[in-house]
Amino acid sequence: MKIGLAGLPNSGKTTIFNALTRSDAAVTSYASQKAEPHLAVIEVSDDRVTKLTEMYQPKKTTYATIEIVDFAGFNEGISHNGGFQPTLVARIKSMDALALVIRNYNDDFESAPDPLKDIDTVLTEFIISDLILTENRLERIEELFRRGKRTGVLEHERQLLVRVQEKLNENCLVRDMMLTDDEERMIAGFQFLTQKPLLVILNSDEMNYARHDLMKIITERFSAVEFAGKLEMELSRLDDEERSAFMADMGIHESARCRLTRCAYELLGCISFLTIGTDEVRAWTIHSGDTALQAAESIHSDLARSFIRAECFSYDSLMECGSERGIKEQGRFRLEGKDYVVRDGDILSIRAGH
Ligand SMILES: Nc1nc2c(ncn2[C@@H]2O[C@H](COP(=O)(O)OP(=O)(O)O)[C@@H](O)[C@H]2O)c(=O)[nH]1
Ligand SMILES: [Mg+2]
Repeated sequence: MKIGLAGLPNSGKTTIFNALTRSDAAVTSYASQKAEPHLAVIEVSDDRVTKLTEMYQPKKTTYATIEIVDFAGFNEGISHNGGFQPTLVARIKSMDALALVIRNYNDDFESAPDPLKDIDTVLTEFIISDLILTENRLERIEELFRRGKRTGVLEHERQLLVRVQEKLNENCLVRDMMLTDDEERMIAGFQFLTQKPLLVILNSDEMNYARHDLMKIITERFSAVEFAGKLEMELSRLDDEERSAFMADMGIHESARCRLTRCAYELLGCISFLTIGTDEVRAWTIHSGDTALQAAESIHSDLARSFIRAECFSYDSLMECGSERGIKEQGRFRLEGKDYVVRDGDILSIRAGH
């Protein structure tokens, strides 16, 4: 899963990137001229993996991971004819979700924070970028029609794009258009920015943190989390004990990393299944509704190709029964076929033939 941090310059993207990844990318009060994005992989905290590691003492423990990308500031990426520079758009498009970082702190170089206005500003940029794409394609289709290449498929695409254009002009996002699966497929190639799953990170300073009315307004429209970015960047450098004490003081119950990963999992409909053994205890990310075959595929395509069955029990059963033997004795060990819909916290062992 890849999440891109997007937002206006000086909204605290790099600060939050550092808080999440415990890295030291340079934070600056000025819009950075550097166009190269920062990249880091963060582990998805999962108490179950920690507990299973204690139980199985494997040679290796592997948590699920999320890639976090910190782009250059958006205004820097805007080209002269409006819209974003192609390189920035290409980078944004390869993300599974975008996290909009919104400034909610006082900064010497900027006016007072206005988070709702900033959300609108960034979304307007997205809408303009999608409108340009839509208009270019519509012009191209008209051109083909003029040259006598009018096909049913093209006519369909044109009608759909005209609807997309109307909605964008009304300030609606493509993701809110309630498209059918067929329609989604038809426009998938455009990778519209306003179609991307989106979450908001409200980046507050100590003074503004936990002003719940603001988060309430934001969460009516978006999946959102609030961070005290600068503080959490500093906290991320402390050891666990010190960090817990500071967090308790601020009324922060979980690290920024935990809150973001949970929000992203919910937004994208992701769940984890687990594999255990003396070699490795590991968490894997799949989508809610995925089958045992798709779970096997996520481990290795060979495993899916020669899939026979999945041996399965839930993490909770293991905790209740105390051991795999206990699970078998209590009849909670299951054999599932390839169409079995995997649940969050299932412990799977895929049996495959050759
Ligand atoms: N008070 C406060 N300042 C912050 C916070 N997050 C970022 N800043 C400051 O805002 C400036 C811009 O931050 P940076 O992370 O470089 O923003 P970017 O341009 O979006 O990457 C820096 O001076 C940061 O120290 C925060 O949560 N609280
Ligand atoms: Mg930055």
